[in-house]
Amino acid sequence: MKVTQITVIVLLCLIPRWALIAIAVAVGLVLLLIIICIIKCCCCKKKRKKKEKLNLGSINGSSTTVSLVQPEMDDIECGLEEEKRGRLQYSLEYDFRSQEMKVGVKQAADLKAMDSGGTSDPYVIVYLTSDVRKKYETKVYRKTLNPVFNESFIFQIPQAEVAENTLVMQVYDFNRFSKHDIIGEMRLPLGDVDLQHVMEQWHELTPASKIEQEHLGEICFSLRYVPSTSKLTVVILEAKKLKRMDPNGLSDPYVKVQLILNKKKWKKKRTSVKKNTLSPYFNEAFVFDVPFNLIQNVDLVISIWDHDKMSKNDQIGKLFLGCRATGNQLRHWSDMLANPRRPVAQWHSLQPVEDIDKTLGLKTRFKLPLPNS
Ligand SMILES: [Ca+2]
Ligand SMILES: [Ca+2]
Repeated sequence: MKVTQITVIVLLCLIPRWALIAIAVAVGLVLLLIIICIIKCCCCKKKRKKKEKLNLGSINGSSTTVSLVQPEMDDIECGLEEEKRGRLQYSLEYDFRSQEMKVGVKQAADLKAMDSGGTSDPYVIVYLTSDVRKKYETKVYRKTLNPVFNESFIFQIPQAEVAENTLVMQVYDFNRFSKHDIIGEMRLPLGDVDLQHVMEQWHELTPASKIEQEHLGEICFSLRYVPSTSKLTVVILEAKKLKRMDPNGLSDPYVKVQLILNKKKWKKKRTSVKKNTLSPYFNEAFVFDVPFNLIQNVDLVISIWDHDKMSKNDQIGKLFLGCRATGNQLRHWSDMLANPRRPVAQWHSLQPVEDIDKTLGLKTRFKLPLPNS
């Protein structure tokens, strides 16, 4: 006992005074932290008990089971804390005479902090899904989670096209030396909006759903399958709203029709080239021999290309049908199978080439088609 006491005294004498003070300060800080934690826990418990009392009070007298009681706000907030992106106040006004839509970006509140200092540098990007290239931006507001923008933007949009459009507002965090982060976005389908009145409201921001797909165009074709003769007939009818590929603001479209069997290129045909147009009319029929036992394993790939005289032809967009397809494409394919011998025509939206190639599991390297052969 005596020996240990002596060693402690000797050690204390050996340690310099500043070190002793530092140790004392550190111990003090740790104790302070523990005390703060205990106080916080006690407060939370009290708050919770109070709320429980309120909840039970509100259902007083009824025989409702506890499981039917709304979950507490505290719990909801804890669960969604990471999802909270903040709110955005905007206004919307449509002028029927000038066919203009005025979008006001008013202010944002409680934005998610994206920077290490617990703040963000927000700005807002506004666009309509019909023309994702035309984007407006507000000014950047530095180091705030509650910016007041008060800016408005005008979109020229014919009344007939309003309903099929969606207004997108994305709140970004500006960063000087790195990629800007998206804080959240709001999407407002304009078909649901009453344009007769000026609108002004708050909207909860959600995590960014997807980067807008560029509008590539639409194509209409008919399909007909006759099991007894094994004939699959594809009639490429027309296309519209095609993406502009040439400097003159037009394209020289032609369509490639390809059959893929068990993920391998099997047969292909193509239409003629229609010069300088974004809405070509083809009406060209292609007949393929596809035995009934193979029709389940076949993918029909339709792609639209822009012909260029001096350089290589570019793909505008594509899509595929077959039993592996989804949505509209699968519906068209099954309609064809369900109605043997009858041609079934349908419009389809073109999709990005890379997406389709990825889904099909094909190599992106395609042999270049020779337009005039
Ligand atoms: Ca920032
Ligand atoms: Ca061209």
